[in-house]
Amino acid sequence: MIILYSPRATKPRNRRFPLSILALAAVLEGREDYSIVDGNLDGNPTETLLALMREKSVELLAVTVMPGPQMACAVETCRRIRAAFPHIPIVWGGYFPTIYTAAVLNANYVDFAVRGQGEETLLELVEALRKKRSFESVRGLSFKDGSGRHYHNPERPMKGPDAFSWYPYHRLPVEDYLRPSFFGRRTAVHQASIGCPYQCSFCGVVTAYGAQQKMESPARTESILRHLARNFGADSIQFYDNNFFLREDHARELMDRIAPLGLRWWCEARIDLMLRFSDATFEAIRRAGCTMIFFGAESGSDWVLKEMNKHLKAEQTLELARRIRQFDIIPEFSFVVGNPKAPERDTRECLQFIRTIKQLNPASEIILYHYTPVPQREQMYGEVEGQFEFPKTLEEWMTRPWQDFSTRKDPLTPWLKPSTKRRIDNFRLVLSSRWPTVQDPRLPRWGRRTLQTISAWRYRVGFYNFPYELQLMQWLVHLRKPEAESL
Ligand code: B12
Ligand code: SF4
Repeated sequence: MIILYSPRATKPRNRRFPLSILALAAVLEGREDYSIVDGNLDGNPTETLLALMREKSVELLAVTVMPGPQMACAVETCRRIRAAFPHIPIVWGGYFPTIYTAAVLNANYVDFAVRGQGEETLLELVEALRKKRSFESVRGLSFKDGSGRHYHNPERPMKGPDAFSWYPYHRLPVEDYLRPSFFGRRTAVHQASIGCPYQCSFCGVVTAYGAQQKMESPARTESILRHLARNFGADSIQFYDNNFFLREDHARELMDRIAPLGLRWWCEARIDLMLRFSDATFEAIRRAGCTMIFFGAESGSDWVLKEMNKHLKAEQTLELARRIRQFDIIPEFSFVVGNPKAPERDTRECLQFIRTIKQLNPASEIILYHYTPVPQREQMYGEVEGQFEFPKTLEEWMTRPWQDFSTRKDPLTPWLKPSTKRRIDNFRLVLSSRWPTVQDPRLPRWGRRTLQTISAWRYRVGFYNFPYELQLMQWLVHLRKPEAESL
């Protein structure tokens, strides 16, 4: 048996389909004996795994790992499994092992790391474990020999979603994964493409998928959504594609297909690409149920956007904020503040820019992250080389400072002064009180009103220091932070 394991990544109430595991399950379905263990569902996944290993003949434990708390849970479980069943091979795949491969292989409780797209790599790894092929022949696989030397096989060419079967949803208790959200009472998630063709210098997707994107056919996306709506009662969707809209003709066809399903949905898109869409396409997008779109605006300064290789101008963000209002779609703009070149100037300009956006389109939701570097495919982001080093072991990745780095709470970057970081955090607190996110369905009306009232003067005069009363009030009303939506 092969076990697919998704370590805990969220609070149970935020649980959603473990898409990476479902993608792997799709290629095992009907071909291999396998079992799924989801730490977001199972209160004690390690015990479940140990019990499975006692009862069944387990050939491989396959673990999906994202940076942050999920990685820490993966370590704890894998250590225990290795101690109890040292002969069972363990493979990690997903964003963390793809980006930090060496640290993963340095752990004595992980044998293999799969980089990038994983379906075929997993199948071939199983063949290699059965001695039907060599480990060296498995593209996308990294492994080590008895002396601890690491080997990294060549990249695996990426395939589009249509190359693989549908996810075997029936292998999960689907009911437990449909959660209430701003978009509906039973929100499901889906990813209708893989990768992203851009090369923003701070983004892990580039490192993982190498600046390419492959889309699912509109007909298949429609069928999957219809299946989720008809058979499981999903009434809303979050699309997890890095770029849901890549081409206008594809977008139009998909919108016409999914409009009759009556779903409300959220997706991520690029500002520059959407600005090229006609008004008719925007209307079709709204008619198809689009309620909110997440845009990586990243910065309010052209020099920073250039530094980030974003291929975007700040003016385009303002134009989009203005234009999208008429289509009744809420834009959610995300910023990464504190660029290494000139973090103070970047912060000053960015905070001012966000105020301008709010003037143009007060409904805009704002997400504010600290700038955190990500290693690029071959080398680290050039400018920070020498100033910044990533951990070489999983134990170090598990320490509080590196966990805070992973979740972008604390960037640990030597170029960001504590006073600048404080300014960003204080601004975020004032802004999120002045305009509490609409995505927190649990926030009572009185809580929203109070936050808005007590923060109004600070926002008006631009005084963000010492916002203790807002901190207390946000804590009292349990205001959800969109930045930590996930956790
Ligand atoms: C869904 C998602 C989440 C969910 C996780 C849901 C879950 N697992 O239960 C939630 C919302 C909880 C989440 C949280 C976070 N996320 Co997240 N998330 C995503 C998102 C949108 C989709 C991932 C996904 O499921 N894709 C669909 C599947 C099919 O694709 P895949 O994961 O790439 O899987 C393929 C391969 O990676 C591989 N593979 C994956 N696992 C395995 C395992 C094995 C054994 C094998 C062989 C192969 C394999 O095969 C799969 C099929 O080809 C991505 C962005 C994106 N679109 O990729 C960000 C992303 C992965 N998240 C990211 C981050 C940073 C976070 C957070 C740290 C954010 C924060 N500030 O808190 C947190 C940390 C989570 C935690 N607790 O540890 C970054 C990671 C990149 C980086 N810089 O390292 C991404 C890329 C977003 C971004 N653009 O920056 N996230
Ligand atoms: S930030 Fe967005 S557009 Fe840029 S590479 Fe990452 S996913 Fe693509």
